[in-house]
Amino acid sequence: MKLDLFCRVVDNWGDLGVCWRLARQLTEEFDFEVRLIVDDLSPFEVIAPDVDRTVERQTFENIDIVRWDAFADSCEADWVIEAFACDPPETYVQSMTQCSPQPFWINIEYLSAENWVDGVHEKPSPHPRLPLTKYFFVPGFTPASGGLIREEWVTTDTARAAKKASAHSVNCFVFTYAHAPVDALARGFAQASMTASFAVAAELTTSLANVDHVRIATVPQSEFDTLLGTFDLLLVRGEDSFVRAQFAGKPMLWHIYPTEDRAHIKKLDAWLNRYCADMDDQLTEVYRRASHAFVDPQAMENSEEAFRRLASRIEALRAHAIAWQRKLFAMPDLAGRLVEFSHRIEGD
Ligand code: TRH
Repeated sequence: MKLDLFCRVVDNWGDLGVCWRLARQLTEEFDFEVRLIVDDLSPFEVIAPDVDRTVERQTFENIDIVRWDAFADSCEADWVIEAFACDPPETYVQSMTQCSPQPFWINIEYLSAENWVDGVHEKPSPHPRLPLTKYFFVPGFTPASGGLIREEWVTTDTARAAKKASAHSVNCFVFTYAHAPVDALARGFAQASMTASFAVAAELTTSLANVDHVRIATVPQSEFDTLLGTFDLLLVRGEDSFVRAQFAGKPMLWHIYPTEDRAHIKKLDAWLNRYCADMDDQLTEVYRRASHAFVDPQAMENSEEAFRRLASRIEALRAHAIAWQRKLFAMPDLAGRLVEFSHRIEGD
């Protein structure tokens, strides 16, 4: 089976991060021949530093990586996946009409925990001019969504076993956007008489002058899960690190990317509704307030107090993180759902 996977890098590392993860999984576990067409190779500097960022075309880990501006091939693929509605080149789409049978064409959307996902996932989107149909595939947390990318090698104890947690100190991993209130979080832990140290893998604008911290180097994506497993509290951001923190089964705070229309608060709440569904009311309130304080400290009167309460419930949050991890692992993963959907489409 051949797959052409198209990716445009909008910002940061996550767009390519998601595509690279899927490309590798489909190659290794499903025997696909994958061609990854990407408009910007620079995120590979972090994600897979051995990829040569100066060449137009190369094969790395059995994946054919092609720079978008050097890509003029026509479609010979069984599957075409475009990430985040990135629109493959017009000539390529034209060439898809010459394939017989027509390739299974998917637009993988951004992950969301919102309720609309189940209604949009797998919906057809007929091409306005050509006899082609593309389908929406929306990653999510429900059985009726596209699920989450989870490779075979990820297990419930990959990470959890890595370190025994202490009741009095937490070692926090920081991979947030620059404005994350890590200083206020540190003060909240101090007020709960806990020691908190921070390993910072992101650029921060927040001052860390009074925070016990070390800057840490990034690791290749293949080592990212193991890295997460060595910490007690994970402060993560865009789609991919957010999911991996949940797979790690560790307490976490999601520093969701802020948008001007404040849609990110709705997205955060939609996820909190699912994440907290099996928590008791008091823990839910503590976790919700801390999550909001972390994303939007200005909107809250006393964010440090929210963090102090979070710190004081860290043991309960540990147990919850493991229960949530188990729940996620009990669901089929995204690649498996893609294969199953392709069979249904071919059967039509
Ligand atoms: O880089 P991100 O901020 O993600 C982007 C954008 O924010 C974008 O708006 C969003 O829509 C898109 O993601 C999906 O954060 P994210 O998604 O967590 O991606 C980071 C990637 O970098 C992820 O694949 C993990 C990887 N990574 C490493 O491989 N090694 C590291 O040491 C670190 C810190 C990250």
